[in-house]
Amino acid sequence: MSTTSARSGGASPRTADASGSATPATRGLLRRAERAGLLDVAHRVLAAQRLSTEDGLRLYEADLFVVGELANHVRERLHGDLAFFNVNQHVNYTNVCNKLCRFCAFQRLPNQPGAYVLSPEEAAEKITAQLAEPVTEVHMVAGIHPKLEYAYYLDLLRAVKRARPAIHIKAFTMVELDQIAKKAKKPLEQVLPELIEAGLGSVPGGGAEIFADRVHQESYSLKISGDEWLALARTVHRSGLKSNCTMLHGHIETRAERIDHLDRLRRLQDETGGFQTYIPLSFHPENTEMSDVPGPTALDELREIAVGRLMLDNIPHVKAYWILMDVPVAQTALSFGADDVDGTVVEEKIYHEAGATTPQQVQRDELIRWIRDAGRVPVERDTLYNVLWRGDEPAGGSHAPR
Ligand code: V47
Repeated sequence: MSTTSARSGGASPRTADASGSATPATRGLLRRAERAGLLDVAHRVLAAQRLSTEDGLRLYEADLFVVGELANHVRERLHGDLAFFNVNQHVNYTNVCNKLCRFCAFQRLPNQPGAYVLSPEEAAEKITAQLAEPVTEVHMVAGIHPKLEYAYYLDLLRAVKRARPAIHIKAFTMVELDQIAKKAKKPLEQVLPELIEAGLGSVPGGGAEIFADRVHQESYSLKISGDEWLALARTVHRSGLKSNCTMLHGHIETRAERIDHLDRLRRLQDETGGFQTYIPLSFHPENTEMSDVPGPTALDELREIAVGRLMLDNIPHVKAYWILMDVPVAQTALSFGADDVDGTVVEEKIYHEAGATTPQQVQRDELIRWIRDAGRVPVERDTLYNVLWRGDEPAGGSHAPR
């Protein structure tokens, strides 16, 4: 089943009755929006019209619960009560990195204690170790290790595929793809078909940070710029691959820089349609060079989910990544604009090195329980949002629990 059919499976909120008058629920929403100074924005949201960047900035000033309610309206228009998850595992093939991003606790210099590089066989062993679990995706990202050659990346993909041929490999952020193309000494357009041939299925959303040049200069100056990230994403989408997109919030960026980031994602999406899911990433300061920054609160995280849902009218999904948000916040986010919680993950390093305390080795049944507890219908998807199982279908049907 495709994303489109999955969407039509959910209840769509009614904004008007048979005579064309606003329903009581819509009238209530408009009243609350008026009190919050967002009546014009609410009218645009109900009419499925695009919000301007000025509207976006106002969403940071207004009552969070009204902003959340508007975002929830859009989320239910797109997906009804459905909330997506997958059974996945993360593999970080190296933590060696030469980019020295100030917000990162995961990176190590080559000779620093704790630095590691997995051989393709060692990465494959992590896949083999999960063969008893119904894993459909591996999310494979890492630092930028200057010594890894092009052949390593191809071997890595092939080794993972050999270990579990049916697995979907979502791998290599735009930053890694830039490095891989440099190592291959070929343009990315020529490298992507070779990576796809070796097993690459789609591209995750990391490495985007905040696109503004000021933030790039101050916190991740050795890494590709915002413009470069977007240009690489354009190339990825033109190759036929889908990707996700992210925004790292709660460090040194301003609200205007966040809205600019979302606007640039939206404009690229108008052009390519290649983004599946937007994931706001809340800054975790522990063990980073920015450990004095307090990081976002749970309320900030909910607002970022809602603002993303309202601004990114052309990106189908918004993910509340439970690993970094904490489970109760991710559950709440499913009523603030999010329709996806990511997956079982198994082993997470980037956020746990930076202070995250969420559990690891979470089972599929646990994710399903969390989603039901949040009042949503769990739907297991594959990476490309084909539906594998729906929690509202009788067991034993074509999408029986696996
Ligand atoms: O690229 C690094 C960010 C990203 C910190 O595509 C940090 O489905 C907060 O992109 N605090 C990696 N953020 C994670 C990522 C991701 C996660 C889940 C799903 C998907 C997807 C993508 O995490 C990095 C960087 O932007 N990051 N350090 C930190 N201390």
